[in-house]
Amino acid sequence: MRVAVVGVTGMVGEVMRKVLTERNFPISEFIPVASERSVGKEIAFNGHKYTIVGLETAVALRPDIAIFSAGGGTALEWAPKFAAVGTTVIDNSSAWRMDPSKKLVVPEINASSLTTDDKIIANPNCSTIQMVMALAPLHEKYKIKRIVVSTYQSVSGTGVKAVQQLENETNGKKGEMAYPYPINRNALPHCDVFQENGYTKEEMKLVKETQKILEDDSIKVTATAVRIPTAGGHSESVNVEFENDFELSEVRKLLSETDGVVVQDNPDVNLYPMPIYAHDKDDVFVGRLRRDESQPNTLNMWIVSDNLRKGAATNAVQIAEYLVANKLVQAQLVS
Ligand code: 11C
Repeated sequence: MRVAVVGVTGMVGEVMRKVLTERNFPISEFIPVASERSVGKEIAFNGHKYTIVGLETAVALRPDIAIFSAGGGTALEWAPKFAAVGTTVIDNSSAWRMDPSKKLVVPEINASSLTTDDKIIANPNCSTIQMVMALAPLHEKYKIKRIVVSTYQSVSGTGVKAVQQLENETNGKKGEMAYPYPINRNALPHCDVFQENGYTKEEMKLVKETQKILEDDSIKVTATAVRIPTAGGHSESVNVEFENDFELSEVRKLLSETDGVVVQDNPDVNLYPMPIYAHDKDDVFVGRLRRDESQPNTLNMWIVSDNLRKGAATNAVQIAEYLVANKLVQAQLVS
């Protein structure tokens, strides 16, 4: 495959290069793409150096697959231009996620809906991906009625400026602020921008993307998204009410048997998922499984994952792998 990575110099772009290499993705030509200020610079991939090109050049090269991690504006403008020359785009931004004509894909859950006609495929938000990974098998078995989720999100979700802010504050240095307040020794109930309904955009992504991926608009979701001073890895406290009752032992078994999910749950030895141990891992870790004793058919759980991996780069690369394995993308003949 001739593969372009758009936004190759960014934090997700860097993890993308690592994940493509680790997973031995079949690449015959690597096309690194970034904004004008990076064009002409060299970037390393799989032990070789490549020269970064701009978006227009990349479209003219007609890659087979373009994985975008370059923000919503770039994705809105440029994904259709790539699609028009036959490239299949996997976009990591929120630009196309809720477009009814675009698929929102977590491969373990709904990749089977993909066809050769899907030329722009949306990668969900990191906090949604890790939550639905743990909830999809439970929804199938017990049918979800309502989800109450509170997130504890790392600064890497905001980007490099926020990582720098936390580092500066930790080291007592002054510098540019990514957030309106200090993040070190703090918790900001504010991820992404506020909407008219009083929720943040991040909170509403958890509502709408979950319904779309699980293909069930009857699932009620309410979310509070909080930024905490962790460098990487998002955590979530999830309270989920089912239509049908469950046995905790069966929930544990179902989750243990789910691809990409690892159960870490043993209070006797203080075993539960934590972001520093999820770092650089592709799995979603689930623990603190317990019955909500305040009402029937309701489960409490704690879900942790590396937001730049399964929450972004790994999920996107898995989509690309699925396309190749199922011949939904073919190498284009280029002259
Ligand atoms: C965060 N989830 O942690 C965001 C980052 O819609 O793809 C990714 C934003 C998105 O702030």
